[in-house]
Amino acid sequence: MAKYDHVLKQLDDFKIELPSWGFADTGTRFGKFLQSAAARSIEEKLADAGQVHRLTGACPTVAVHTLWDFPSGKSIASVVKAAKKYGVAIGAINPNVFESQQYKWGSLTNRDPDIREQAFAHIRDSIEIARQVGSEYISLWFADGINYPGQADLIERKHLMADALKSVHDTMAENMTMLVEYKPFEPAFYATDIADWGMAMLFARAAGPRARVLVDTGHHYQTTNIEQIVAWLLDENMLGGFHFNDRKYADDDLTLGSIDPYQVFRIFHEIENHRFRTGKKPALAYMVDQSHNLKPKIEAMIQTVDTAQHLYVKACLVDRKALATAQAKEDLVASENILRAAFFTDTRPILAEWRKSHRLPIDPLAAHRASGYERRAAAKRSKGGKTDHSFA
Ligand code: PSV
Ligand code: MN
Repeated sequence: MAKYDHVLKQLDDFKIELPSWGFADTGTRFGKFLQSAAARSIEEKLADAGQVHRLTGACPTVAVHTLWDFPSGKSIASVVKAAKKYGVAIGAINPNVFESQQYKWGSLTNRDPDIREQAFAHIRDSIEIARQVGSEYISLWFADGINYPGQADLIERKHLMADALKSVHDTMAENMTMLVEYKPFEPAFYATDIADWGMAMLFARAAGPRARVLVDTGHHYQTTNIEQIVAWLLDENMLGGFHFNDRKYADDDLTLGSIDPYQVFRIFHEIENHRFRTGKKPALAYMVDQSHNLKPKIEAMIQTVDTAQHLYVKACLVDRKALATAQAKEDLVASENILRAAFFTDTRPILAEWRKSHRLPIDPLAAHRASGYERRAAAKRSKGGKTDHSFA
């Protein structure tokens, strides 16, 4: 395996953050199918994330949503303790200013200064949670936007968002990074205030040096060339991280690579290409953002992490020197085939080698199924009430 030593080393550094909300009961706006093993509290979500990390060795941190995981009165120290108990740490803190009734007309871009202040206060509280749990990331997504032409002044909203994001940036501790996520539609159906990567980048640039763009793979129109966005953001030193998921239609929250694994490979290829060009590894927060409606949640997460590792390894296998040579000769077929050769390589032996060297199960999904974890969780969690996350 000496041939693959560099890839094994890169795998050591390839970590993916799990979302706490991905372990809870979720659904679509048409309803929810409850699972008896779904996590009902932040402690149970951390336990489930711990199970994924124990079996994959790739998910040491868990992203949390302030409103869902830190309801008022929740002891922050107890969450940190639970995370430790399950072998994980708290990762990105996601403020939630899109669910409560006062945000009907927006949060940071609401025309009412009192509502804007309430949203800002919640984000400040989230930054304080980040400080107390030792998280470096505050991850911002806003549902702010309008549903009809003429409903509001787009430029006024732009200015409100820019001013607010600058204040958020300046509130963060020096060691923190602020991630600005974009999404073209839903729940706003005419104009979302941060609709695409260009808007997110302008806002992040204006906010300050510790702001970056977050690319959620589900937040694009069909046919958008996501990997080109990734390449540009990297070149601009403005890419901060990812929310991984896949989709067929819109923001479908399907498991990564279930629909288009080649696209995920192309994204990783651009990241590796950037490293090849610059000799530098960008600081990227790889995160999963999937709420599993039908699949068992832990299984879906293990499947996602396994898929991400395989596709990342495939991108690491691209022969970049040969690619540069083929490109210089305008040899399109050879160039494309270099990517295809990497993509179609059977990476199972490489992953098996990596897992063996880390004393991890070679097949984490099979190990999870054999562990009886799901059955035990279901038995325990079907007793007592269920928590209802109406949005997640
Ligand atoms: C919005 O669709 C989003 O992608 C944001 O990242 C939220 O935090 C998350 O989904 C909630 O599930
Ligand atoms: Mn997201």
